[in-house]
Amino acid sequence: MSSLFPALTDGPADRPALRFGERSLTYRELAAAAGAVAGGLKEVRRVAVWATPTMETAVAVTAALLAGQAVVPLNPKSGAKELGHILSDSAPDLVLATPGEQLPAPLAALPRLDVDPSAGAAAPGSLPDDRARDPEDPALIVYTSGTTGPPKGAVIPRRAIAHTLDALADAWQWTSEDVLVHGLPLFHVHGLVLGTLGPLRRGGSVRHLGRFTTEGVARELNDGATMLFGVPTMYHRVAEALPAAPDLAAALAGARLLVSGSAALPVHDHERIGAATGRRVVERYGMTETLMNTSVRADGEARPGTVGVPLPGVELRLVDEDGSPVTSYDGETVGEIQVRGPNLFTEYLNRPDATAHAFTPDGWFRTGDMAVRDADGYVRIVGRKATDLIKSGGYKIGAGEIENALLEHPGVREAAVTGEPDDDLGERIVAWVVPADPLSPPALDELADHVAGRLAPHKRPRVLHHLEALPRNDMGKIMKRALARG
Ligand code: MCA
Ligand code: AMP
Repeated sequence: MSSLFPALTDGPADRPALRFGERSLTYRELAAAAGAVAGGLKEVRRVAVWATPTMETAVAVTAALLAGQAVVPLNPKSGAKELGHILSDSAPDLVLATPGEQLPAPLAALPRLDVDPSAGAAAPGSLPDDRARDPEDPALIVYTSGTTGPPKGAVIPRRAIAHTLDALADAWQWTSEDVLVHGLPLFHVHGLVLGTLGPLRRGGSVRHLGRFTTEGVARELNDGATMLFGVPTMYHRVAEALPAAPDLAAALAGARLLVSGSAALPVHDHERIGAATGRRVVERYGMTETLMNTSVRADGEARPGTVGVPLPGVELRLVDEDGSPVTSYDGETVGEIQVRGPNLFTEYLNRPDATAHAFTPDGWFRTGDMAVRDADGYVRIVGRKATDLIKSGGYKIGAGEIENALLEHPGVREAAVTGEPDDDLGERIVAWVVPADPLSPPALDELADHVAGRLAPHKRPRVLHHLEALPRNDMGKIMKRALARG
């Protein structure tokens, strides 16, 4: 296999690679910094990265991948329970972090290696040659929520990263000339694989906003950036800001490509952005386990409400409830999306049961997403098989993990969690709680803090209903649809 990042050794060394705020690195500087970090990674098999949205994270991940280690990116806002689970499940040999950054207790037991992006210049390291690495070697272990239980670690091989990024280059005409801007978190596939490793594999550059703001987007697109990646919540905020922000409208109008993914971008937001800027937003569809499956192509028609066509090398089919493939391209017949191809993960770490369940016997991955196909093959996602998965702000969140966390609060006797439509977040998390003491039921803030502290802030409930009892069927199962209907 070729190197994951050929531009680090073969491209113009003075070209900008990474920029975070005021700090930037050229390819030469990145090679030196990554070489210095990689020097500290000998005899190591798997590393955790405290994945703050910083230069240190980008350098750490690049170094570890070149050195052939598997990277476990950690959400720096992880609560104690979630962090404990990820660390005991993935058992990293050490943690890479920014110098001076205080790490929480569960990480104290691990050896730590500080990442200094400027160290390379002072003490040049030698960049490891990753060309001889087995393409099937694990590159990333990314934790992703299921309907029940704690998140599972999706093992993503080097082959899948290379494949998905090259397929996107084909679909988007993505080249070394492109300058990407985004404010995505670096502990998920969207911000890390597409948003950071993507530009580096192309030999182009990324400017990370640190945190997403529409002002930051406008500034960078008006100052040479060519592409914007975001989740629908970010595009919704762009759409909201546009009427009062002519500089933002000009910025989007001048961009080469605007890409949305991680959840459905409502047609209303597509239309508002289109009307204010004359530009279309391109949607692509992916998943932690599959990386990218489909996209509207840069030279194709951006049809709001669709996620385009399968990427090169990706086989995609719809399957009905009996497991038979849906053959009609009529825009109406719904089936579950199943995919096969070099973009897929290898397994869920330590979970052979879940891995086996996720695939059909002939190797198709069951996405759980429901879709139809238009006559020309465009895929339209119409829903999800599991009601217990919530997408909020582009984050996938399992109802079960929040219910378990709520049940650990002394004020909660019973709990159920649902998602309800939200203009900004797509869905917001709603908690339905039977209080232990009906005379002093726990307040929303208290339960939100409890969940944020144990799991992560984006998993906290935003709405709370107190109930005397949860509606259950004859089997004792909570009837969530009845809850949501109120
Ligand atoms: C709020 N905060 C709290 C609490 N409440 N902290 C502790 N305890 C609390 N009770 C803090 C938060 O940590 C955060 O801190 C701030 O308050 C605001 O939090 P929040 O309200 O959650 O933020 P938001 O404004 O709603 O965030 C919107 C967002 C975010 C920026 C769009 O949802 C986001 O970054 N989404 C991206 C998700 C993503 O990348 N998904 C890709 C998954 P502070 O102010 O310090 O931040 S990969 C995937 O899906 C596949 C592969 C694909 O197709 O891409
Ligand atoms: P994650 O588990 O966080 O990787 O989320 C993957 C899920 O996000 C998919 O299974 C889809 O449900 C959803 N998703 C990603 N991109 C899109 C999109 N463009 N439109 C609709 N849903 C999407």
